[in-house]
Amino acid sequence: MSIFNSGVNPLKKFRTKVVPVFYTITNDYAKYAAASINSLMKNANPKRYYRVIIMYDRLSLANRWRLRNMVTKNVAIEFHKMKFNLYMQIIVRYCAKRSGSGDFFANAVYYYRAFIARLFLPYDKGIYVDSDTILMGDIGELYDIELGDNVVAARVDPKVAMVPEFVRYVENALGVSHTDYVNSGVLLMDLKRLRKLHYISRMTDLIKEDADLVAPDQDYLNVILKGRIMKLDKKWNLQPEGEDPDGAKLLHFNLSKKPWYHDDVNCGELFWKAAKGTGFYGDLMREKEKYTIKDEEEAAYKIKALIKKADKLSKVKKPLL
Ligand SMILES: [Mn+2]
Repeated sequence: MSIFNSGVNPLKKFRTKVVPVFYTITNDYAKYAAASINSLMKNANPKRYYRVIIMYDRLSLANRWRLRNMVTKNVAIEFHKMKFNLYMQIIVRYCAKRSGSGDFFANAVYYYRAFIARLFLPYDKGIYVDSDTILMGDIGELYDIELGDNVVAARVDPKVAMVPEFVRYVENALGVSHTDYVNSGVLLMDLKRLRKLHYISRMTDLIKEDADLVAPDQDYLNVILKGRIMKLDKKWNLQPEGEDPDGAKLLHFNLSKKPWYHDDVNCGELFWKAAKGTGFYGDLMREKEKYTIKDEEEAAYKIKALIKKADKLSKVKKPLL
């Protein structure tokens, strides 16, 4: 029987079998993403196909070359340069305005994940992963999770529950219970539903309101998709600082000491194991050597400022968005 009368569209079949995994990076993040992608490859099911799609704005030819070289038999690596469209303009303008106040998240790269549904029409489902992660299991298993009626699946943010100021912020300023507020570092997405919701225009509409927020991209996601987010098991976004990594499928060095700066990081050795064999190992070693006490103090100050900001914003009478 020819493929044309079998009743099965072979391209469609191929597409639904491939596991698309998106990273959003800049030159600074390329070396961390390389370690994450390497660990993804090491844990991939040899019987399945994966497509790593790297979304970027500025990424040097040398960095793209080094990342592209990592390709394996069943894990493809592709690049997508972000275009400066109307949505991007709104985001970049907002970030430029916020960066003056030393905001952590005043960088357009944090918002690229919101474009995935709009830009990658062939896919109905996809995964977004932060660069400060390491895979411990097959990401195909995350892809296989049924979303039911939900739009995305993500893990409830464990860092929020640890800080009373963050709890009060998400509940008062965002109107989201802290037991529902998720971390946007690992997302399983129903891209069809996100397209139908016009997610990117909903998000940029909120950005235009120009509210001062603690973690904008993540806050918008929680507000826009409230009630339609499935809670992922913590093993898919396990944050080794203060958590038992036993049984973890994905480690996320979120808002904590980074193994590329510090020696005493829980599971840090797993990061270095994943970094080995990538073309970025030397860069990472040099970065660690260059890290000073002053850098450490600056990082600690930024976290303190974030908590202070959460405290201030939590005193609002009604939700900000
Ligand atoms: Mn992260």
